[in-house]
Amino acid sequence: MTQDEQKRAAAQAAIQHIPAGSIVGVGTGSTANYFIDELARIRHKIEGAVASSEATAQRLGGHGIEVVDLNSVDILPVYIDGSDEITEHLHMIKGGGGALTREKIVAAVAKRFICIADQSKLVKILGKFPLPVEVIPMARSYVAREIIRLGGQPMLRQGFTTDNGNMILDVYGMQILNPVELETTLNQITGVVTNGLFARRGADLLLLGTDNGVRTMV
Ligand code: ABF
Repeated sequence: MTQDEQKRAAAQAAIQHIPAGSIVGVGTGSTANYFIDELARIRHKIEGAVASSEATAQRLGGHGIEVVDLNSVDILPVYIDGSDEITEHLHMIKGGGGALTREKIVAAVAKRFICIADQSKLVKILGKFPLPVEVIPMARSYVAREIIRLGGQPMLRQGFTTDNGNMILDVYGMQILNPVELETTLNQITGVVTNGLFARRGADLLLLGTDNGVRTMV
């Protein structure tokens, strides 16, 4: 299977985890886009969706799926999203698409986080993929200096502004042996909105598209 076929297969497998009549949290990126296309087929069975980005909201709307404000939702049974890297402990790096903060908010509210990914995303140690950190613009240089003190090499994502009006520092050169600790440490730097480590709240289930079909990992 090609990488795109693996993404689509994982997205298709996620459909059976959507409770009837529910509001569904929906992530961002190419794998999430496959999921949105699959969700459109069962749109009459769900009440609506919460989007983790403007791009996802647009795609959902284009398929006739009602986009619901997270603040008006009491229960979000499930959040479906992709990942840039994921370990067998279901810790992740996310945010390559720049939507990490909204993704983390929707993930926090959801009862279950189901990650959908192709097999290239499964890694032993996080950090080869540069770790995105969303920062308030005026804190950019300060946060970059603090990240260097922690051993990372931050690079400003040029020409990019998040949906929240902030900037992204992509951090290279980190071998992340303790993702829970690093997630906390980075979030404590003043000016950081959030970072792309999803370890304190990782995925509950991984549907991994592989050459041999979709592998389920918990
Ligand atoms: C989102 O989409 C992000 O957190 C992650 O950066 C990206 C994964 O992209 P893709 O599905 O296109 O590989 O989930």
